[in-house]
Amino acid sequence: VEFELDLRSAVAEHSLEVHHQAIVSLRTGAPRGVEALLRWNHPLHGSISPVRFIPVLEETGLIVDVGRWVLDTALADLRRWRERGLVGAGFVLSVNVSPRQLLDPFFADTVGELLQAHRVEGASLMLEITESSVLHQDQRTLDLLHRLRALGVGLAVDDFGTGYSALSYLRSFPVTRVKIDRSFVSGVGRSVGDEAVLRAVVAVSDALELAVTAEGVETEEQREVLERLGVAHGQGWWWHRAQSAEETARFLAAWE
Ligand code: G
Ligand code: G
Ligand code: MN
Ligand code: NA
Repeated sequence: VEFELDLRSAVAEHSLEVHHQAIVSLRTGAPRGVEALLRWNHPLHGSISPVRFIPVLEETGLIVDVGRWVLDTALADLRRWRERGLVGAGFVLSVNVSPRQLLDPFFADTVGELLQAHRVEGASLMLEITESSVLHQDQRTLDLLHRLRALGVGLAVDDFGTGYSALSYLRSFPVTRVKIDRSFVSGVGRSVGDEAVLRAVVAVSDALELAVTAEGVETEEQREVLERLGVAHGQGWWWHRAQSAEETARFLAAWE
């Protein structure tokens, strides 16, 4: 309960921050976009992982307002990077969306309004949704996803491969990209089984004509194996750790 109160004041006082982690060309390391990641710097407990506080935001419904604020803040960051000539038109901002936000009847309107307010085209935004939030789908979720696609917004299935995947569900959803969960990437060079699963996940994505990003790339060996498997985009500490917008601007400037 105390935690929840702290979180409410964090929201009120804006002590939450949006950081960014680069998403790069797996071959060259050139930035292709960023993923916005929420951070909470607690006055007493220091940096608290979103893994701990996002469930609380979800249970309390605060995630609807916080999610809107994340989108607003991240789009403002993208606009500033563009104005400084740090990123081109093809650079894509990815933002995580929780299942609770997808139930908000105004979600698509909010996305459309924010894109317009920041003068960013829908195609420059990617929303990351978890496998579970598309699995527990209904007609309303499906309609929402189609409305987002009509805005030009891309849809990525996050943590791909970790959920209960009937896989066939991917065909009936208008998703454009999958993000291979880092648990599969970490097995490269260590586990023959993990590599086999990795290969299978890439094959499924190819068959369904979905673009692929590999997450959690930490070593050159992992990068190399993924490149050989035909994965185009990578994300991970090998290239960049999530940083503030200003620090990320310096990372981007080095590539400009
Ligand atoms: O680094 P990392 O600890 O940032 O993130 C942990 C988890 O929190 C990830 O599963 C990520 O998707 C989630 N997360 C981070 N930022 C956000 C956000 O703005 N909204 C939602 N819904 N989830 C987020
Ligand atoms: O669930 P989601 O994919 O949105 O979460 C991204 C999470 O992965 C964040 O917590 C982020 O900090 C973390 N992350 C990003 N790159 C790496 C990496 O190379 N290694 C590890 N272990 N975690 C990473
Ligand atoms: Mn994500
Ligand atoms: Na993920």
